Amino acid sequence: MLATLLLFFAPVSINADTDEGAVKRIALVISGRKVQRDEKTIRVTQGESVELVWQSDETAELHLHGYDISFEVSPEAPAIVTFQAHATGRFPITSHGFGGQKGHGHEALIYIEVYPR
Ligand SMILES: [Cu+2]
Repeated sequence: MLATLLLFFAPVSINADTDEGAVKRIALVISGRKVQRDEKTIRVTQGESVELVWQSDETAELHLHGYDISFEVSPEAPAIVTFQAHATGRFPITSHGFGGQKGHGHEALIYIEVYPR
């Protein structure tokens, strides 16, 4: 199924015909350096606006690969990350360091799969 996905990077285009405006909001909780969620893949549809709301018991710098979005989570306040799912494919979110340490975690915390519309 995944092999049928086309991975490509297209410029964000504004299409007047599509019903933009709907936001897919997903709440994620990190504790013990893991995302507390049974399903390790978040599935969205191309063109959707995605809002990830992160709570974490520890400070960490996270990185959404492919879209190349880096952001910080911390116990102080929820971190909100918003992006338009323009590129299809499977994209890992990895840690670039927990607790202020720098370093690239090799294990994905979670994946985002963007399906063609
Ligand atoms: Cu990374």
